[in-house]
Amino acid sequence: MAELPVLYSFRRCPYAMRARMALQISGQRVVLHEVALRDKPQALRDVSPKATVPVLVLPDGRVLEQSLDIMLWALAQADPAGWLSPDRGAMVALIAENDGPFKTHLDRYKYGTRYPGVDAAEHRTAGVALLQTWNARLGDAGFFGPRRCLADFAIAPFVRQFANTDRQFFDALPLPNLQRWLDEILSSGLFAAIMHKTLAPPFVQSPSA
Ligand SMILES: N[C@@H](CCC(=O)N[C@@H](CS)C(=O)NCC(=O)O)C(=O)O
Repeated sequence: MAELPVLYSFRRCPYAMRARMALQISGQRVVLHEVALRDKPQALRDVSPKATVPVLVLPDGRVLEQSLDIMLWALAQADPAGWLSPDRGAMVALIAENDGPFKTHLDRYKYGTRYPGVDAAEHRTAGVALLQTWNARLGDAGFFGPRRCLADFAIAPFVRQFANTDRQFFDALPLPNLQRWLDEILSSGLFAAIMHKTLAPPFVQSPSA
């Protein structure tokens, strides 16, 4: 067990979801620490003072504090489903659209009351505008052809959050490609596997969890 990387995670965090999906597909074993965000363990703060999740601590002491870095590390160990192809640079650019502008709109739409002076409806509209571009880009195949890859799994947990903020509103949007794409990913065995309350291998439950 001492030889395995340690993952600090939070089940419902979209960043942690995407890290867990990459670890799951790669088959990389990790010791899992489920973190309560209101009561973060000191061991997490010690290795990563910013103390966001996910964080992956490697056996050589390196600390990966960004979910995308954890995904890329996992896929560098093993990429059996070819997530890093066809075009890693273009995928990372698309993910940046999600992590930047889309996440900004999502937070202000979903958690409007936390942002004084912010109009949640305006951010919902701006979020939908971005979703429209993704809907067009997806077409009836996918962002990078019919096979799902890094970009799909890195972005889907955030679109899920947007959809769940007001399900009726989301379902009524004229975005059939995006809605189908989201359903496909959320109903996959991979997503189910990383959302179980008690994760199975490659996740090893922490003795203290
Ligand atoms: N850029 C980071 C963001 C991670 C992040 O913001 N995670 C949230 C949970 S979804 C968090 O830990 N927030 C700190 C807190 O709520 O105390 C990444 O990609 O891993």
